[in-house]
Amino acid sequence: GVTIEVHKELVAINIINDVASGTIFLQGAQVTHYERHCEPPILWLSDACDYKAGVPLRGGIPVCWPWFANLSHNPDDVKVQIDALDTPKGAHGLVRSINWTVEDIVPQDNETHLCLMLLPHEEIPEWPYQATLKLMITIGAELTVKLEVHNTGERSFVHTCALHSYFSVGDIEQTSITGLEDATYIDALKEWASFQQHGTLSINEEVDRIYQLNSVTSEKYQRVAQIHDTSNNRVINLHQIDAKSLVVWNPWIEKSKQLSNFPNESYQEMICLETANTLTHMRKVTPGGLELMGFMVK
Ligand code: TA6
Repeated sequence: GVTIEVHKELVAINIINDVASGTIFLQGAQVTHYERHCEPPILWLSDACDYKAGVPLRGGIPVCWPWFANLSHNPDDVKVQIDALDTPKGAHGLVRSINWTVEDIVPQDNETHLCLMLLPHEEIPEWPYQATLKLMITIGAELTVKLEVHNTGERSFVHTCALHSYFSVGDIEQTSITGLEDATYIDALKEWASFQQHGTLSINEEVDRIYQLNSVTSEKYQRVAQIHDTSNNRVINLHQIDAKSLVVWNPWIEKSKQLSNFPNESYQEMICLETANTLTHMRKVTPGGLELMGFMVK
């Protein structure tokens, strides 16, 4: 079934089918919940969210577009394009606190498909490029989330983007990430310098890294990383398509105190693995062009 629920100032769509349930807020097209029946939730959502219009929810999957992270850490082409506009220039772009519209919902017994849409040139004052953004979500035995950016105007634009996914884990100190062995990453905590991953990644301090996965293509979903959530006795398998960056983030103790809507102990129960195209994987969308990127969790 599909039901609508209001959380203070925000509207959410609740999905339930024979295998899974999910929740998607219209604001930011933000998926906040995904759970297979009889299993612990896959996504983490803060208990301290405000549910206020204009404030992104802490958790789930915020959509970051047309830039990821702080503008200052973006490629020059993105900085120049955005600097020329009279828009807010905070972290993670412009669309995570705007209401998207529902384009389509297709409920089936085993999976429910949703498509949410945003026309940035109509919804964002000062955004001068005509485009259609679609977020396509499937709630079933797998969760898939795909962002499509279609340039419907006559001028090219550039973007970086991320599906800033917060995954739920039983205990961060018993969590490790495999699949990234030998990958190159940029460390946001070490002046954005480049390093190479050696072996398994265990999270026992603040981590904020952008792995660059040059082998991911647009051909098919590719297995990129596995979250070993040992205390829940499960593995979350992340597959990406046409997304060559993967951000791994946990704020740990000190940084989490500075975050909005983030309870003090919550760093222990979440890990962000964010399917992205950023830094050298910035995209240029030419007139008529269509960019698609996304992930699937199994
Ligand atoms: O993706 C990691 C990151 O860019 C971190 O540096 C971190 O501060 C964060 O996202 C959360 O950003 P937010 O604006 O949602 O507080």
